Amino acid sequence: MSTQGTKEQATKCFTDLFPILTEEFLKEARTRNFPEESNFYHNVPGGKMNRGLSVVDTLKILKNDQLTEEELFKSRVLGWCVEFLQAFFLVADDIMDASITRRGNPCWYKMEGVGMIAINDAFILESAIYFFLKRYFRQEPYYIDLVELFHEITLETEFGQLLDLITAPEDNVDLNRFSIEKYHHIVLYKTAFYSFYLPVALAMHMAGIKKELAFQQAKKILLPLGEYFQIQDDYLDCYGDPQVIGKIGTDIQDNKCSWLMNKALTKVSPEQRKLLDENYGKKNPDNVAVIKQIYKELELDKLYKEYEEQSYKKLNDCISQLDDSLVKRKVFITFMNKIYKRTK
Ligand code: GPP
Ligand code: MG
Ligand code: MG
Ligand code: MG
Repeated sequence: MSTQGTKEQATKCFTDLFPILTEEFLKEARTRNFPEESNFYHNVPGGKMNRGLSVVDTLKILKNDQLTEEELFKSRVLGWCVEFLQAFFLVADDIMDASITRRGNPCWYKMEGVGMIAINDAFILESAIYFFLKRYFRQEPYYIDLVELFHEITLETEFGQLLDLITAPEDNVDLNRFSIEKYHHIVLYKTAFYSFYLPVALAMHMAGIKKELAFQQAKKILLPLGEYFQIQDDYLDCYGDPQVIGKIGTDIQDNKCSWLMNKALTKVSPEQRKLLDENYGKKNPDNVAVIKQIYKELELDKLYKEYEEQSYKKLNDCISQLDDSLVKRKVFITFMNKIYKRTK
């Protein structure tokens, strides 16, 4: 049976599953007399769902669009598991980054009556992943592969988050600490593994792919793609429209080792450098405005547009050199086209 349909239909089938899964989990919570709250409904839906949908899309490509209803359903469950992981990370990340809004709403920890309960809610979101894996995949020969993959990727991301945080101490701004090498390292771990490699690797397990070489090949393209995605995220933090991206940027205030600051440091005059040193990592809007003004003088938006073009070409070249018999090139092209020139 062909599983081809419109993109809208595929998205609708995917989103329709969310309340069903959530109610299953809450039913379990209710049997233990746990109170009901809106953690799941506030934090999991409402994003672009690129990660979750990519599990479904990848499996379709790997299986030539011949998926049974059961395979389709299971790939959607795995897609939601990735979205639960993302929600877990974002709830926690927003506390650590002192962010204000997310997906057009106040961050969860900013909601009345939530506060630091958000930390525990993040843990519950993570636990939901293993609840669903057990419920739907326990009988599958690849069950342990899924569990291990989620655990490993979570750890990689936590290491990345740690690096991100220790490179940006609140009260000790030292721009000498930043370098583009350090940046590559941070974003590889904090973003690329869970956002790009994970969804594809999950679908590969479902498709019965066993060769280590195939997983290595997937990493070879998906990790650089993840880096490209985080550079877009850093660009949008400063230049994106909060109405469109659904969040208010905090990288300048938070003293982050961002792509923009790394590029600025390679282009500044001594006078501009002094201003960067004096104004970065401060909450006051006047300080933030000075940084943005220097970014403007350095034409970082132009530099970013050039980077985006170059990066797209490079990634395409890299994909065209891959061995199609290990993992189909279409998997990577499809994922890349979802994020190329994104504005949110
Ligand atoms: C993106 O960083 C990385 C994450 C959201 C991973 C967080 C990992 C944890 C273990 C909590 P970001 O802060 O730039 O994202 P955003 O701009 O969306 O806040
Ligand atoms: Mg962060
Ligand atoms: Mg953040
Ligand atoms: Mg960001």
